[in-house]
Amino acid sequence: CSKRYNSSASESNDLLVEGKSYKTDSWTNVPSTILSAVPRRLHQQDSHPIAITRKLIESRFPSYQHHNDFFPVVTVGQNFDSLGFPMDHPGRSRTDTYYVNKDHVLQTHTSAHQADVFRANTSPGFTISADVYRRDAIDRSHYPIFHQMEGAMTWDRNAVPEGKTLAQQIWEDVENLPKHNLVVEDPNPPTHAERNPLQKDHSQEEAEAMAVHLKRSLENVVVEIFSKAKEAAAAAAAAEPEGAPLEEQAPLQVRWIEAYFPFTSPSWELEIFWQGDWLEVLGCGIVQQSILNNADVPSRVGWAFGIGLERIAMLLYEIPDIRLFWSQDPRFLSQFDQKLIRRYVPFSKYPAAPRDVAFWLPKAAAEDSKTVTGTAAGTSSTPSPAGGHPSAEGANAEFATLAFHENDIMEIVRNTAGDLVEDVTLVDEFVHPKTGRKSLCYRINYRSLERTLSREETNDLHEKIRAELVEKFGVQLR
Ligand code: FA5
Ligand code: MG
Repeated sequence: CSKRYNSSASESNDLLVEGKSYKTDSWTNVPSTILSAVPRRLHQQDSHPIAITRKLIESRFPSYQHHNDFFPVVTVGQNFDSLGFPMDHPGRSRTDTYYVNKDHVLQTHTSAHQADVFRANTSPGFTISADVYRRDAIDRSHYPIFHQMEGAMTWDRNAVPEGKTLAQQIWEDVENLPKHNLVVEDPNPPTHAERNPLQKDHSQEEAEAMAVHLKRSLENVVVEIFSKAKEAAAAAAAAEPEGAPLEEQAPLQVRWIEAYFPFTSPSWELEIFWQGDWLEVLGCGIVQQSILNNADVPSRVGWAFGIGLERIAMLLYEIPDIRLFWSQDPRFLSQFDQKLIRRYVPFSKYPAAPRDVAFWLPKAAAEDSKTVTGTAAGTSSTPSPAGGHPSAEGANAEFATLAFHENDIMEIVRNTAGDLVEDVTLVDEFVHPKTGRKSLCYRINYRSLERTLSREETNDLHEKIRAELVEKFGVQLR
């Protein structure tokens, strides 16, 4: 294994993750910066905004069993195979996923534990909250470690009372859910033969009843979060010495769109309009029956969702940058209290220092023009059409095997400059008309959340990143 893993591997080539030892191999790609953050478990830190957000969502599922302490290293079987990911799915590639070794990964989503919890079958409804890991883009709403909450609800076909159908039972349960008066855009039909098919094991009515139960349950979460966000804004205004006037809140805009996941059908994503753009907050759908069958509960049917806790916490507290969750600065941490949800008040914003790096790609990668256009497109916040794999937002299938992947520059930036970079964007690309070589220019926006960076420090970091790009990917700097 290459020297970049030395700091996290012991002499015997083992990788230690919280006392558990894993043999490294040619698949190992977990850098020490990521490993050292594994013990943080923000969702379990009592007054941390991620933990407060988790508890707030859990409170909307009072009868469910809540799991919060699953270990983040899982098998490839748990993370991908058990969920029906095809072998060539881009989510499996080393450009997207942190491999501990060829058989183990840092979980890329909480769905990795779905099958195990279905198998244990201790409660019809459950949630699983955990830290998850992805090699992904760098910007204000993406971070290589974040937190998800999985939720699922199932019904047992064999336990429906005499004289009632399963669909009737589910509709009855829908009636018992709290009602809300939020208007949610949902323009698509509940199922669609090509885009969002009904499974053969479900009747149309069963699927529709489950879909309504699922969507209503999640809409109730959004309603709760926004009513708390309103209170939080009021509490923050009241705390200001002058009794600052309460800003007018923009009306909440929420919509359902169709989605694809290998482990649900039909599937949807929920988006919320935030800071001028649609922000995806969760994915969900009707659980593929094969997963329940393989978990030895073939008579059960149901739904599942996976929600990004950072994204919800950012809406709740108006936290402007996802890196803040990792801050140990008391000016950040002291603002959160389980008992009173109060909007985050930014301490002063420090100046940004943008630096560009332009380079020619090595010949092999440059020959395939898709490498560049595709990866660049993958960084936009619109969901990619590949959809439904753990990095659906940040990568594209065709690039998994090529020499330079956009996630590679992200990884170099992360490992060199850590949380001192706000975002990385592709600002220019072109192909030399004569040589056919491809040139890329990325803008790296340096900005600390806690202090002003000196010019020398910024230049130093930037020089290191340039040197790493040459060393690791053989690019030619321009
Ligand atoms: C999943 O991870 C699916 N496992 C969700 C699911 C579960 C679907 C159960 C169906 C049934 P996705 O990759 O879209 O899907 O991620 C889910 C959510 O995690 C996103 O909607 C977003 O809120 C959050 N998320 C994804 N990537 C990041 C990131 N890099 N940083 C912060 N949050 C992220
Ligand atoms: Mg998604």
